[in-house]
Amino acid sequence: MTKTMDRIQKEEFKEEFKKRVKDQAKMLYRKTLDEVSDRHKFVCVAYAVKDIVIDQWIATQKAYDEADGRTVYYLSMEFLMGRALGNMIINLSSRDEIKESIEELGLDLNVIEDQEPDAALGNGGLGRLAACFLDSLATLNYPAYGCGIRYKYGMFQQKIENGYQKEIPEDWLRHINPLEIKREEYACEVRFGGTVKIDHRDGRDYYGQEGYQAVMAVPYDMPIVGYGNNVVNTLRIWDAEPIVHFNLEEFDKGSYMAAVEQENLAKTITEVLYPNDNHYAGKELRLKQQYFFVSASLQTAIKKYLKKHDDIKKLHEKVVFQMNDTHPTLTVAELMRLLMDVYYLEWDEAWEVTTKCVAYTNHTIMAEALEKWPIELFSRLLPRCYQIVEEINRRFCLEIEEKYPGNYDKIAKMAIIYDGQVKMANLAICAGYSVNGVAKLHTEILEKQELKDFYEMMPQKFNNKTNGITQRRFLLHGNPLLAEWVTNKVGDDWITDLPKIKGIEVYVDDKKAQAEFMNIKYQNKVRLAKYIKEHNGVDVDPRSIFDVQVKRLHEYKRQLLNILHVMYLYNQVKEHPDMEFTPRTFIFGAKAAAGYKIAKLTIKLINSVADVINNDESINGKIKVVFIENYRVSNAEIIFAAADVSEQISTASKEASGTGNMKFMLNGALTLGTMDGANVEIVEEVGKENAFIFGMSSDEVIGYENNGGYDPMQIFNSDMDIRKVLMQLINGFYSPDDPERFRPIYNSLLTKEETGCADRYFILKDFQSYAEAQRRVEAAYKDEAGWAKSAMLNVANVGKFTSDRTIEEYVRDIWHLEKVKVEL
Ligand code: 26W
Repeated sequence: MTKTMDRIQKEEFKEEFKKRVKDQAKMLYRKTLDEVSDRHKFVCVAYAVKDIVIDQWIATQKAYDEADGRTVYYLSMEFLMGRALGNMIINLSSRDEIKESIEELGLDLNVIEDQEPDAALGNGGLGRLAACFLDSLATLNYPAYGCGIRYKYGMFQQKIENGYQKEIPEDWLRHINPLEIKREEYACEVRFGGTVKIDHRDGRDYYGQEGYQAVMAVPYDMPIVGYGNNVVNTLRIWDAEPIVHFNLEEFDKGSYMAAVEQENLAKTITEVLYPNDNHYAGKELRLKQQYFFVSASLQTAIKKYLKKHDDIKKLHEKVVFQMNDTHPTLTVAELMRLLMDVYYLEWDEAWEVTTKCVAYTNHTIMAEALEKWPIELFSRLLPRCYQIVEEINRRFCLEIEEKYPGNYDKIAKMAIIYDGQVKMANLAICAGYSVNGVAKLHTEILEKQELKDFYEMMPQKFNNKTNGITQRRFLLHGNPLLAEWVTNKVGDDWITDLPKIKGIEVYVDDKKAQAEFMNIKYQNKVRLAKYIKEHNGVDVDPRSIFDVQVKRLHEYKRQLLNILHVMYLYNQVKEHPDMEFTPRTFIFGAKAAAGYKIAKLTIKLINSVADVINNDESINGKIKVVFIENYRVSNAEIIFAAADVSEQISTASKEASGTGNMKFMLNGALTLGTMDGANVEIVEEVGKENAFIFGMSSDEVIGYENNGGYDPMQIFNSDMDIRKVLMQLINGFYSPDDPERFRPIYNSLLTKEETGCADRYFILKDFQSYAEAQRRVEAAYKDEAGWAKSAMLNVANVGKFTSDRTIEEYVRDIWHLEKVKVEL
């Protein structure tokens, strides 16, 4: 269906669609549509929509086949998709007809959409970026697969009990998932452990594996609908199944146990997403997950290639594997293995193909995120891959030695195997033909600091790809009021060409436009206030400043700086009851890794501060603090739309890019942030005067880290505001039942006890600068017209931050794909 449906076609389409929805109710539930529950209504609508999608899906795959261009396989342990249905509907060309049909059926689309569980197959930024990329790839007509894992339990559901985070398994597949298709025909075997077997035949060695355990990798495909272009790409996520559903009697005792173990392996492998963000835990199961999905994805990619081509040595002409961080770096070893052991290439031939097929994106400079596997574990689990990595390492070290004779320091830093460990980033850089960072500053830091030696040795590999976000989910779907307003002002080209949104710049001084814009923001604040009332039972005033920090909880992201400042502000308001003050609502949302103690304690602190402040009638509701439970993609859409202030306050140099910062900007919030990650580029686009920048620069931070010289105790002793706030952490002010509760936080700021370093993230150092920036926020908000103008300028200048731009850059510099038109 296209936009050009005439009236009759349109009516026919709607009748057909409505009939399908009703038929689903009958077939699935033996009921009429009005008799089934809301959740079942969702299922019925989803199946009817899928029906439309399937035709386009088939057409797309056929068009790709015929075009026979290059395909990108985006390999990622995480895809944080959120809900699919609403997004699918807005992307389909027939969206208006579908929406009208749903209304005519007497259904409420919002209620229907709310029934869908989030596909939360990711932790945070990296997983959501992968989801935005898929949306852009499909919208831009590029042949692409997302390849990942179908975790039974995705990101945990967060409950707040007595102020503490509790993790509840998120059983998102408990009910049928109408928006996926199991593809048994593409199942393949993945092997673990055992030993390498070498056969000498016909003058060469043939490598195989013996005594291994195997699982069946079975793919499930989810459709990725492009915007209005009939393209439907595929997210292929792998589930593990046991190879043999064995017959008990057939087994002697030994093979019985082996069979049970094998069955267990299949059950555990895709059981759960590791809820760590930026922290490597070194778990064996995680390495199994990595190999599992990498091997399955490569096997099918190669098989698909060989259907149309017979020369495996030209694989790179049609295939590129993009490794989303180091998590899928086994791609390098597994591709070498397949090329040599299964397709019988020689080492040099296989290496040539591999190094032309793989590219690597780095998403973090945090040292604790670097994946390094103990040799013992790696070689036991993946004996053949280990041999291959050893050989890659041997050759690479020779190269280093040749380039820097006698410089063992270079080997120590760059070798792939060193100190008993396999270093995945080094493997990815050595083999990848492209290494990219995710924001200008981040890439610079990689080149000058973290990956300096690699950059010196192979500068041609390095490039920057500043992250982006999809405006289709985070404006068109998440903020329909603002989306419509923008469209009324400048047309709807922005939906696929975000820089066009610049057109609203001519309205920034227009009083009427300002009023409309601020009224939309107000409506969105009302919507969020309602959500908060329903979920937290807290009343917040939509006329107050909505100051929002939503993202994973991590020390480097400094939620602690934010809440310490709230404590400080509260002290101010209490000490000076008559001081001028614009009411503020501080909104937090964050999940902490289940084992990250200080992060979890920070959540408790935020909730404890909220309890005290929200219940202090003497301050007349001047400050409210809200912790939104279970922050995830679906409620994020509502939150961004309602924000006035976007808190992006990481210690400079630590946030590779950030993408939440862009989503806020798109929704007209002003950034309060450090010169870190993509904030730098945001400020470049919107102008310093339309953001609130504070704190140390990344150079200053790195300077202190390298040379020392920072002593938080000095600040504690000389700054009475800070001292008072910190004392409130240990005098029971926010924890009368247990004054010692927040001592670990206090200690993390002032002693080496918690992390081996006092105030590692320079919270006290940046505190006054942050407080001063917050005063600027308040002053700016008082000037209503000025604020409206700045907010509108943020929207107007967000063009660069669309993931469409990012994808076009990947295509231009790394993937070299060609667009394929899909006609129905
Ligand atoms: C091995 C444990 C682990 C798990 C996740 C290590 C690292 C990660 C991710 C790389 C963490 C992550 O999501 N990084 C974020 O990636 C975003 C997309 O590029 C960036 O915008 C964020 O700045 C970065 O923190």
